Amino acid sequence: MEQPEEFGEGFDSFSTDAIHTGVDPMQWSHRAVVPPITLATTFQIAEPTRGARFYYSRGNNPNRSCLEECLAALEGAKSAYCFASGMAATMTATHLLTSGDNVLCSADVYGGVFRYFKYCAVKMGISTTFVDFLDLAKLEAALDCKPKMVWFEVVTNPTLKITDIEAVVAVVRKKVPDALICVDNTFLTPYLLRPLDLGVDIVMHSITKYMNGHSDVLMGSLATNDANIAQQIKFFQMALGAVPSPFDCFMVQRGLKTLAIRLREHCSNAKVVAEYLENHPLIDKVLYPGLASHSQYGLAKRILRDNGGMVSFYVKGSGEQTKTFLKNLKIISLGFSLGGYESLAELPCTMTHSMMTDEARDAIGITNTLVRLSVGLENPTDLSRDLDSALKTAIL
Ligand code: P1T
Repeated sequence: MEQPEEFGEGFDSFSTDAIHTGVDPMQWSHRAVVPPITLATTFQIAEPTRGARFYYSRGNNPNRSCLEECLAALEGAKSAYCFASGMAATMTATHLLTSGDNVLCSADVYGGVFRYFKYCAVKMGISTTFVDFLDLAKLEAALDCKPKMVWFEVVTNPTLKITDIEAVVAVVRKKVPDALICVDNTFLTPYLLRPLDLGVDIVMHSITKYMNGHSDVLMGSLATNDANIAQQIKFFQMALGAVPSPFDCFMVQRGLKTLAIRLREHCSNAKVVAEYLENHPLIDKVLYPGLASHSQYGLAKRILRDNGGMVSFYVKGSGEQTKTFLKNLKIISLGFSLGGYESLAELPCTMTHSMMTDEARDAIGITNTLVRLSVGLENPTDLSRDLDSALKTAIL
């Protein structure tokens, strides 16, 4: 939606778009305010061609189409495409490359993305170099491999470092102008940052997380402003077939309606919990971009609307005590994933990042006492009490 200038800076139509884009009741004969779930895998067509908007559900279906329109609006993109998971979106984006091409990937990424590039894409003849994207000199040197694709997270999983997206885009564009710059925006969502506005080519999401927000759908997305890239993504979406079901699209569209309001609460709760942990005697160090102690506090303040709902921290104890702490949490569940209304804690070294090599984990600060917390929408004082009690049980 256009942003009227007379309302000044800071005005935006994010929630209006999240609630209304893609779901115009006029598109349904019964004018349903909520999109009906269309389970049909095939559609009656007027001509024996592939020209119809809906002809076979892998190519397109009404629920996916509504959702893709809404996602594009939120991301500030001309087009968006949905996939069966975040990894399916990553795999499909990688099909834009050809055997023999290189990917330059940030060393600080979700373990599953590391695994995909290191062990799967390589089987298609696509090799990946991992480098520290916070060190711009190292990044510039690594660009000598002339990557066809550059991949990074703005707020990294799980160490919550901030990649200076504008600086990275400038370095890459200068040295390898035709490299596809892809950002995994899962930890932030377009409510906190819109990478396409800062010059990247593709934004990827694990929709499974905040975008859906209810821990009941697995989905991914790719969004772009480039018509040529969009056409290729659409081709591979249909040709590879890693697409989500109409029901899952319906669920995500429903989840998006409260994205802004949920994110505001996630951010505010995370700040309370981060500040509590920072003053806790059994915690060594807290990683949260909204704390003045974060090494990139200034950068976070400059580029993010708010600091997100993820808090990581090092327990002052042994690896075994850290495991005992996690098992003693009562309100917070020990589990994979993030971004749902319920708080989740995990141990990256043996869970989400266990597939990384020891050296790769060491290099980015994933130790056996690093805990990642997805702060949910519960009362943050209850969460702090839960953390305190589990820490005391495990360590004292
Ligand atoms: O799980 P899936 O929807 O396939 O998304 C993969 C993915 C991609 N990018 C990031 C930044 C992610 O965090 C994930 C999934 N992450 C977890 C399951 C996790 O617990 O971190």
